[in-house]
Formats: sequence, structure tokens, C-alpha cells
Amino acid sequence: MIDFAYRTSNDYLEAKEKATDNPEAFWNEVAITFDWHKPWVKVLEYDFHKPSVKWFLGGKLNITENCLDRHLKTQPNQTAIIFEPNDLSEAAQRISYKELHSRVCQAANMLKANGAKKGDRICIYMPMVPELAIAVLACARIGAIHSVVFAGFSASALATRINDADCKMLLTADGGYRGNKVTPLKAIADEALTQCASITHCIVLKRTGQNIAWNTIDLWWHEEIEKVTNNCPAEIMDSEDPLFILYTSGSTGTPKGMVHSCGGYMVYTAFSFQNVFQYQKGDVYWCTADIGWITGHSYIIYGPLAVGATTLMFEGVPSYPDYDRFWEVCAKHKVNQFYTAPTAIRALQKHPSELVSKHDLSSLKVLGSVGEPINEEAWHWYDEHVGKKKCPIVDTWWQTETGGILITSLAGVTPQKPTYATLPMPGVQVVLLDNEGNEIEAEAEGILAIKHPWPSIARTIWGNHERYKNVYFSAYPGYYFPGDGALRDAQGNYRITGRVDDVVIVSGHNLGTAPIENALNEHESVVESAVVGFPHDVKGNALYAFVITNDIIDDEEALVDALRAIVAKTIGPIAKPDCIQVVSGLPKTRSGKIMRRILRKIAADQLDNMGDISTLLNPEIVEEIIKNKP
Ligand code: 7RM
Repeated sequence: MIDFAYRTSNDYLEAKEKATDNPEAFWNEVAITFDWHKPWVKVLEYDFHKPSVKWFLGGKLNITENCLDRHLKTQPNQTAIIFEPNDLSEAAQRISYKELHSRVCQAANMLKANGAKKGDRICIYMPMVPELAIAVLACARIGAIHSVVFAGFSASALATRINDADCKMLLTADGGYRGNKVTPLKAIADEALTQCASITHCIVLKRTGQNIAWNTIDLWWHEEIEKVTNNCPAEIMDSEDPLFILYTSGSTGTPKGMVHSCGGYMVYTAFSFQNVFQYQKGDVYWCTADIGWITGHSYIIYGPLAVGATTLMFEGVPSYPDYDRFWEVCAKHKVNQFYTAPTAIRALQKHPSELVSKHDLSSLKVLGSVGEPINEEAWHWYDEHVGKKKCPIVDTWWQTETGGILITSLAGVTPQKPTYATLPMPGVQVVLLDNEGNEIEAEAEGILAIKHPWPSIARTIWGNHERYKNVYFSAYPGYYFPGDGALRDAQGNYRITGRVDDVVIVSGHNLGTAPIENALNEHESVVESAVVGFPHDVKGNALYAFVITNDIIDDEEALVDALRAIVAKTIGPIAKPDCIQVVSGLPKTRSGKIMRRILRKIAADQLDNMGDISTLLNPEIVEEIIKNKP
């Protein structure tokens, strides 16, 4: 079934050459290994200036037939999903491909019976339980466009996303377990829905059994599912039909609803999953991300299931009931590939190493990292304590926008280098640009850009193609611009140095500073604010907010508390600034732009190298802010 797995560095080099010289022939060969109802008439049509990208034009398919139906012939009893609940007292579940197929089809019929059809947007706001994966696949089965919203987001963040995509159905749960907390998902959803007119049906999964309010549009999942059969032929989709929308924060305004298509996304997530993790039949693979993020979409659900893998879903958090939960789960389910984020590694690294060594981790073959640059210390701790120096580490660079991993080593196949994501995947043409947009060669540091499309690139921003063009294709015409900087060594390995725009990665979460500033500005005492990131040894980055108030503040502590609460409410607790400083002014250019570069230095305590501040409108403010730093 899988004809595209490279096992040696030479295989990789050959594939890379082929994919660069003739991308269409290369991707044609990969795509042909999947089940299509109708083959494509053309592999690729694109124009980065428009911008427009289309893959496998005219091809007809349904991604769930590739993730489910085709495995029924070869491995119906193979475990598709292992579910590890939050609480150790609750038994783990193993769901076979046959059972998953049946449950997805039944859920798909439940959606249809409640009026959902191809092209409708369905919002999913659910905890990390199997029904979340089932809900995602059920949408894909009927051609409805899913928009998963992370269950840690607030009511107002949920409402914004529902309204942006004009969703007509919401799938949620009464509540969700995460560590020793119970999140009242239904109550949060109810609050959101007071601002959402488009939702006509809200289907509620019973997870916690807590008391909830009940509205006229509400339906119980367990009652609705009883009314339908498990026979649901897949909707036949065009390769370029949207599969899902997933929101990611931008540096201005509303979050961006990245739109991914059916054909290209399927081909690339399966291809990259297989090659990066070197998955072998029967292996148990675990990605610790939440399905609310792109990592969960591509590498818990679609990529692994498309190649017939066993994928583990974990409901809880790494610290519950203790800081060894990850290792306990690895030992319990004999995990072979383990994929997590540097922020989790750094948090666990702070605890005694016996918490790792007391568990039998001998099943581990491959370790992965994603979400932010992994620092040297965390890399070596991961290598020594978790991998026992026997497991290759894949440091995978990619984005919500890219759909799949673009720069990484292939486990045990291509060389690794600590803190380097290393080499682009075959077919991914990465370059470094200088500030003027010229390509720079050899060993260098610059702006990361990609000069040829890969199959899983997001096709647009929902409802705003102009913004898609502006953000990703305008700064450096002819290239895809991801917003990251990188350096390249003599062997061509890339090390991602971080964002070059106003997005800060906090604990692996991509947070735009602008929406946080907007939230702070809602407070009646706040006139203006500026939020920047600064290095944090566990979270990677933390947020520092500078606020100007309209009056003398008597109780600064109360103001700071109120501001943190506003941010938690409008965006989510993850976006709460670690530090909030009241200032009398912000360093500004003569055209009135806040000089965040200077604020970043102040926040990071890099005071000796402030750069040129003479161009500021108000250079004296810099001293004052430094002097009053809390
Ligand atoms: C998958 C994901 C995307 C941003 C991206 C980078 C940063 C992600 C790495 C990384 C260094 C990595 N999607 N990033 N992976 N930086 N090394 N291996 O995280 O849309 O949420 O974030 O994350 O800045 O642009 S995302």
C-alpha cells in the first residue's frame, strides 16, 4: 500500500532530486498510491503572484475512504485509535479500523439527519476523546467543512470563529477533563452562542455528566446517534474542495481561517507522516498535541490513519496525576514513535530524572519535536533521558498554513543535528532571502521562503483571499513567506531562529500580539498597549505587556489582575501576559508606529544593545520604562 517510504539517505537524495527537477511527475507517483474515484487530469496549476494553487485537478476522492475503507480490506482488526483517558482509573480504549469506520459512518449519518450537507461549516469544540476524531472524520465523510476550535479557548474566541465561518452546526460536550480541572465546555459554548445567529443545531456529547443548561437547539449525541444506521457512502469530493478551516492568529485583527483542500492535504500528510516517523506496520505512534491544533489534524488523525497506523489520543496533560504521565503512557501502550513539543520537554526536564527512568521506555524508536525551536539543553535531555541515545530525534518545522511538515530529518534516514530542523522534505524548495528579497546562497542567515508549492499548502484564508495574498505572498513576490527567520549551515541544514513578524510562540501556541493588545485596550483605564514576547525557560516565550492608562492608577495590582482576566476571557488563559507594566508612553517612530524591537529588548533585559533609538519621536521614554520595570 505504501510505495513512498525512503529507507536510506540515498533514497532521500534521489527523491529530492526528482521532486525538484520534475515536481509533477514526483507527486503524481505519490498520489497514485491512494484510492481515487476519478484520476486527476493535471497534477499542478499554480501562480504565487495571484496567488492560486491547485493540486490533482479534476481528481475525485473522499479522504475518509483512504483513512478508513481501504484498510478494511487489509487490516480490519488493526487498532486505529488507542484512547488514553485523563484519569488512570478509567480504562484505555482500543478502536479497530472496522469499528472506527462504523462509528464515523454513523456519526456522519447523525450530522446528515440534522440537516448537514456538503459545503456546510461545522464547528467542533470538544475535549480530546475519540468522538472528537470521529466528529472530524464524520464531517469529512459528508463533505462538510470542519472548523475545530481548541477546547481551551474562551466563549468570545469561539464565537468569533463560528461567526467568521458562518457555521451552522456546533458539536460540543457537556464538559472536558484536563488534569485536575473540568472545563465547562457546554456553558462556554452557550455563552458563545448568544452571539452566533448561524448555528441551528448543537449536538452535545455526554462526557463528564455535569449539570448543563439546555436550549431549544440542543441535542444529545447519544440520542441522535441511536436514530441512524452505520451505512454512509462517502460524499465524492473534488481534489480542491475545502476539507477544513483551522484558525491561526495573525499579527492584526481577527484570526485567519486557513483553508485546506482534500486531495493535496491527504497526499502530503500521509507522505510526510510515513517518511518523517518511519512508521512500520503494527507500531504504536503517539502525538501529544491537541486535535484543536494543526499538529493534531495532520499527525493524530489524517496522516496516521491514511497509512493505516495505530494512533494514540491522550485526553490529559503531562503533569497529571504526576510529572511522569507521558512516560507512563509510553510504557503502558509500548509507544514506538513519540511526538511532542519543546515546551513540554522543558517543563518535564525540571523534575527528577527518576520520573523518566522508572518507566520502561524500551519500545521507543523515534522521538519528534514540533512547535518552536528546540534549545540545546532540551534536545540533549530528550535524547539522553527519553531516547536513551538510541532514538533519532526529528525536529519538524511547519505551520498551520503548510498543512504538513516541511523541514525535518527523516528518522534514522537523514542526519540529525541538535537544534536544527535540518533538511527540507523532497519537493519542498526552501530558500533564504535577504531584506531586499534576494536569494542568498551557502552558509547564511536570512528570511525563510519557499519557491514552489507543495500539495498541502493552505489555499486561502476563509472569506479573505486578499489577506492571504498580503500576509504570505506580498512581502517577497513569487515566494511563500512563512514569517520565520532561519540560518543555514554548510551542509544545507536549516535552523529556525524564530518569528520575524508580530507572532509570539508561547508554550507552542501561536499567539498574535495584536489581538492581545485589542483585549487590553478594552479596559476603561487603558489608552494604548503594546505586547511583545521575551524568552522564558519553560514556555519558550512569555508575553510582556506595556500599557498606557488614562489616569493615575491607585491600585496597580488590581488593574493588572483585571487586565489578565480580560485577556483570559477574550482569547484564553494561555494568552495572559506574564508581566504587565504601566507606562506613561511607548517608544514610537515619527510615523507613529510602536517600536516593538525596543520593547522586546527591554522585556528581555538586553539593555546594553538597544540599537539606534535616535529616530524615535520620544527617546526619553526608553529610560523611564527601564527605570520602572517591575
Ligand atoms: C506546527 C505548528 C507555526 C510556527 C512556525 C514557527 C514555529 C513550528 C518549529 C517552529 C522552530 C520548529 N504550527 N515552529 N515548528 N520553530 N522549529 N520545529 O506549530 O501554526 O501553530 O505555528 O511555529 O515559528 O512559523 S503553528
